[in-house]
Amino acid sequence: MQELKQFEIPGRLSFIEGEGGLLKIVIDTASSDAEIYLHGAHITHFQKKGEEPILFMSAASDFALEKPIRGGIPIIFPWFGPRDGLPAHGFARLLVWTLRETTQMPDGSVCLCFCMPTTELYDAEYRVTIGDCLSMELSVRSSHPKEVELETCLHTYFKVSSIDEISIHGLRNVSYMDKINTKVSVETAPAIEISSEVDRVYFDTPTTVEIEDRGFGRKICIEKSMSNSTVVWNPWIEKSMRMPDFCDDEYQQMVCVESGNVAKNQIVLKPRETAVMKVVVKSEKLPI
Ligand code: TA6
Repeated sequence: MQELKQFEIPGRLSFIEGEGGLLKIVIDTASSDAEIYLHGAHITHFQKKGEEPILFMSAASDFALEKPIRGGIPIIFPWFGPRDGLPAHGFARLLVWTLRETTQMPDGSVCLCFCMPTTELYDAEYRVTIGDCLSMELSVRSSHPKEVELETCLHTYFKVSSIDEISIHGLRNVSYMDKINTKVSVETAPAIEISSEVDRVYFDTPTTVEIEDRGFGRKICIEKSMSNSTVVWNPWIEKSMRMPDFCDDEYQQMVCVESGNVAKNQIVLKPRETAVMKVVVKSEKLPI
């Protein structure tokens, strides 16, 4: 813990023992507060002062080095989805990342820089800024001797008032892979409403997606750059009951709107080439 003291910012950033004995960074700025575990450089909490939390965390989440945390913002890299004999969604979220730098910015926001432990073939850096909005920048680099295909995704769990009080805007007329019936379709709804299990990868979606939450009287805006895929997921009833690290009724209080480059939007890196993806999460009150 001692070597981390250098990164403390009095009154703004401190370290505590979190769930499961894992090290947690607590950030408290004038406009918001946040929590980040070194395990997976996993943001587990972000809340603007006077508002409902932006991120959902499962009350049943594991907090163990060999398990992913359920909720918040899992970093998915270098692959998305299952892979025989390997951890689903890659290994980045299962590694203990190193905190390299913390900075209080002139506007009062706090910036943190994390590095993933270097593996034989990959490096990754993750810059997080906690302020009036939450911004994340994931840089990944290949040490493969040849060109390599990789997937990245910030698998964000958003907290919602109730799943039947939200509409997701920004994906109309976009083609998507429906992972439940494995069909490719085009989104025809002006806004996506969720009333059953949804697991869709929307392709070629570089633009902002918004979650309108009538119950909380807010909309969450998910702006991004260098991210061409958007994944929308809600496990609904049966799948929730099959997930040991997720309570049966928690599907009602969350939706995943994930920003990344997956499947046909995967990235191709040459040796020592870097790809950067940025996501900025903002919230605004809905007009009354
Ligand atoms: O992003 C949606 C998804 O791929 C779903 O299929 C579901 O598996 C979800 O991710 C959670 O995956 P995890 O490995 O975190 O349980």
